[in-house]
Amino acid sequence: MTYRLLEVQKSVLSKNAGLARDLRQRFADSGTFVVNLLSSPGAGKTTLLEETLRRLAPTHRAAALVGDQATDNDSLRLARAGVPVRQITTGAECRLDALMVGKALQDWLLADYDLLCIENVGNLICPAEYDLGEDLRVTLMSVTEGEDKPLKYPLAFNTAHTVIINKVDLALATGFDRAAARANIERVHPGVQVIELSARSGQGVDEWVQLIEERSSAKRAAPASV
Ligand SMILES: Nc1nc2c(ncn2[C@@H]2O[C@H](COP(=O)(O)OP(=O)(O)OP(=O)(O)O)[C@@H](O)[C@H]2O)c(=O)[nH]1
Ligand SMILES: [Mg+2]
Repeated sequence: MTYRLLEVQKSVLSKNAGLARDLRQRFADSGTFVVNLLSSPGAGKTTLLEETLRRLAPTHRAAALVGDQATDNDSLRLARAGVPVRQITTGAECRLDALMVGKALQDWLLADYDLLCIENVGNLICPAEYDLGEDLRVTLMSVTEGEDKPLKYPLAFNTAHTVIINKVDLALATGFDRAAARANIERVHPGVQVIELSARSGQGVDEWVQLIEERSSAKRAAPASV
């Protein structure tokens, strides 16, 4: 029985890998830089994307996809930045997959966008297994969740290109042990880039926005190959 489940899981993931490859090619052809943001529920994905889009929308052709199990609350929040936003309601599923993203983008002309931000479903386990064809996978943890999250959910941190520690404005109040958190991140993903910020106060957000600006303009300048 366990063997059968593993086989099914393997085939689901290999189908996803194929679809993600197709998406990556589409994003390369259109020069669209794609960010996939992962975190546990409430760590601050939408707040950070609101601030990111608010800062980048005037100079970038940006859009967003939002995965949520039940509501469109987050897509309404992001739409306030004045960029096109599409909601993906995942129902029973605890993550986005490449098929969902492909369907959501079906009638979008990707060449119209330099930047696509994808907010994944709030969950540190399932989303980590699904490639969405993104250029930048970002795993966000916040100072209110405890320093051990990288050790408990290693795949989410191990597969991230960048790790964000959010809500640093609350670090003192929560007794956050910054050194321990950074050591735990380093243990599961040696050398990974870590950005500490507060999506609410804006502290540290410059470094994050600069990273997206640099990476997206490098992609636009690069020839379209995967
Ligand atoms: N103090 C503080 N609060 C924050 C910060 N970032 C987010 N919050 C608050 O944390 C709560 C959850 O933030 P969201 O941005 O909705 O979190 P999320 O990760 O999108 O949540 P889900 O979509 O439900 O997974 C809200 O009350 C935010 O205002 C921050 O940097 N500092
Ligand atoms: Mg959200």
